[in-house]
Amino acid sequence: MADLFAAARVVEPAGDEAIAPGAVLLHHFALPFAADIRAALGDIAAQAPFRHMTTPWGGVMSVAMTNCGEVGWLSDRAGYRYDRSDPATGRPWPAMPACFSALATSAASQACYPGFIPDACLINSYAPGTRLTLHQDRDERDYSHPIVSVSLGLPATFQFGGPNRRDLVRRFPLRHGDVVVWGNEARLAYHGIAELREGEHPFLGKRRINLTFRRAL
Ligand code: MD3
Ligand code: FE
Repeated sequence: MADLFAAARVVEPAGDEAIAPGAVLLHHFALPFAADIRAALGDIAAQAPFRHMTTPWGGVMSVAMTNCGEVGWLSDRAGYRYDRSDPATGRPWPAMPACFSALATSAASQACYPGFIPDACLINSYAPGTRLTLHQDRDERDYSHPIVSVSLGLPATFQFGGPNRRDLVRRFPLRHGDVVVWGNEARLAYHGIAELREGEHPFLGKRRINLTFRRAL
């Protein structure tokens, strides 16, 4: 039995991995939270449906998005911003479920960012063929707070560059249950998600969902 676990570890790395200065990948960290998160996601999507937002340049994003928490991230012809209410319903975003904030705070603390309390969670849904082009996250007030991202469902190839668009981009696989904490030197790095490959995952079907926890205000 011990040999089987040893062999599995070669295929599926476990434990914590520093992927860049300031960025820590916590393999499988979200798995104990997954069932609670799945249930909460259904409630959130029922109150604040996934939608394809418009970019400031008039394009439509291929990633479908919704939010929970005190504020939600928005994109439209007026630009990018955080807002307390969902423009699709006029209502406040659904509250952040306790299992979401507990996961974000404990992952940040494991990655040496103690006391992280998110006020926003952007929920990204990727169907096969969807991608997120290289960008920086700079709509938050204080870049000294880390960002915690949680990958669920189909695997994705994460693209991670540096603080300048021309910096070398490295690729990392992100799998179901992986959590990455991005802070300090990694906080303003360019990043993106390569086109999602076809597939099916028992947790979510033909989708990948990413939760991105931020302190926006
Ligand atoms: C590195 N989401 O919502 S999560 C985003 O998988 C976003 O949905 C991707 O980029 C996704 O803005 C990537 C990983 C991530 C999130 C924020 C970062 C990496 C980051 C902020 C700074 C550096
Ligand atoms: Fe981002």
